[in-house]
Amino acid sequence: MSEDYIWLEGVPLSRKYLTSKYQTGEWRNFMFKEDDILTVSYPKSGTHWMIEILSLIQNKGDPKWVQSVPIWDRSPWLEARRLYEALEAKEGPRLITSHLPIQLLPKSLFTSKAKIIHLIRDPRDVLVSGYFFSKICFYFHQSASLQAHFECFMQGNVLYGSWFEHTRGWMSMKGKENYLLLSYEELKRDTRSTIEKICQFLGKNLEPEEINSVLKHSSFQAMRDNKMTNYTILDDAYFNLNNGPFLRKGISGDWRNHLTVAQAEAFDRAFQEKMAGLPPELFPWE
Ligand code: PPS
Repeated sequence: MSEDYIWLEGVPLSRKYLTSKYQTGEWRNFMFKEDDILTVSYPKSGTHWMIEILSLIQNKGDPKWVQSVPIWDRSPWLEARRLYEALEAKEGPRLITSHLPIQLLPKSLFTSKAKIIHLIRDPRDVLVSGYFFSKICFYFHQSASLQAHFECFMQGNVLYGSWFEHTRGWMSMKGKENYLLLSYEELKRDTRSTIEKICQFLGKNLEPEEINSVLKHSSFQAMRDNKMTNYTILDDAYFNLNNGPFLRKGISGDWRNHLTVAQAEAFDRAFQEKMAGLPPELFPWE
């Protein structure tokens, strides 16, 4: 484990990325507002895709905002250095993002009516995506091999801790009317219907052509080409994009191209054990 991680309540977080408000505990006073829209996800679950969609929905499909303001300023990460402060000063309705597990969220979230979108993805794809991301992002501990990364992931010795605990934690919100659980897989399979579901959850009425524009400007290719989304405008302190693009493949099931049969079987066993008791239909992948 890299010494660049610090542990908060048992969860490994990036020392370079984390705002000092989390390190000092001041984050507990962060006030959520009822018109906030919070996207929560384990890293590499399609968070940026969701932010792009929400940014476009907020503007009825008009791409001006996503093409002129960096994604991290449109929906700042609560736990991030500088972005936390920006969020406190932001006018509503705010888009907010976090990869934190539920127990690290400021308590005001749980008494506010802020809307929470929890995005999950097949953890095997999350694992593979994270392995490639660690080669380009300086916050992520870079494992020597996929096997080494696999072992760290299974033990929760990766940034933001165990996928299994993170997912179980946020799923405990299920049934609350301000919580919507979505998956990367359903977004891929039927993007339009999923966008409509999001609009309904947010109480937004978009015309069919406005939805068309959301679809067009949040497509993988459009996001890859958008300088405000693909991280090419950020300086080299954060990313080494010579090792690969921020938006890598954008497909479901890439784990099949990378995990060995033994790894896939070990993963299945761990999944059955750690997610026991949760309805299988919550996990719409094969
Ligand atoms: S991060 O850095 O942890 O916030 O990453 P996150 O945004 O959660 O997830 C990155 C993966 O999402 C893919 N992605 C998309 N897939 C399909 N369509 C669109 N529009 C899209 N935008 C982002 C991105 O390519 C990463 O997955 P992989 O498998 O690595 O390609």
